[in-house]
Amino acid sequence: MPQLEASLEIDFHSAAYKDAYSRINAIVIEGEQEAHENYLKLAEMLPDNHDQLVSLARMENRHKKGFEACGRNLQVTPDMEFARQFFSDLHGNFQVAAANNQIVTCLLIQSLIIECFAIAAYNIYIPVADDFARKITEGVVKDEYSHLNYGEEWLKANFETAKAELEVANRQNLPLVWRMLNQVAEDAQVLSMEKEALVEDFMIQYGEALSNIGFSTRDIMRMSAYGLAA
Ligand code: Y39
Ligand code: FE
Ligand code: FE
Ligand code: FE
Repeated sequence: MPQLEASLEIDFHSAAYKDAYSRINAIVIEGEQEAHENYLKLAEMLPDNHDQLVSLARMENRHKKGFEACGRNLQVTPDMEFARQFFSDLHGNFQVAAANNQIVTCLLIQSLIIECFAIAAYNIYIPVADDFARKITEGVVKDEYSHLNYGEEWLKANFETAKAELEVANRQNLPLVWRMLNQVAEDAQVLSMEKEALVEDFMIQYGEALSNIGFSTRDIMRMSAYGLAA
């Protein structure tokens, strides 16, 4: 059923909806918290862009507060332990890259992969969200495009030196996104968010980002295929 029609008959207060929301809401809150920390780390790693990155970090903190309010509004307690597990591999890869001062890998993980995941999820959620959460999410998704744009611009400006590291980082991290999408698909469905729509939106955003940075269509096809094997 098309998503816009589905939204007319969603019971936001059913036990099933609230149960699924306790995990999806937690994922989003944890994701925003980690994004906040990741941009603060990047601000240390890129002193020339320090203030801009701290401002992105502050936006992520505001997003987190907004989504916490969405959970409270539905009287849902987010399952934060589940969410920390959900992000642990991607989070671990970011930590290792940061410890090795691999700026390109850190930007690929946070500003390309995680931002594209956020943009896809928020775009698909908006038409099926409750009124309160829809308004919050509409504001947030605009910011996420600007975060993605930051990563694209930096990587585009450094494309020749970044290319090889981007390929390795893509190969290591894109399969994690598919695993995460599969892990959340059932709960997303309860919220009327279709897995196919999430995958499609993610691939469009991510492919466009790789293209903007300077990859050829051929490169993008090859790089995108790594996820599908997972
Ligand atoms: O940059 C950001 O704000 C990203 C941290 C937020 C990621 C949110 C991850 C959303 C995945 C939700 C999956 C629901 C189907
Ligand atoms: Fe942490
Ligand atoms: Fe955010
Ligand atoms: Fe973001």
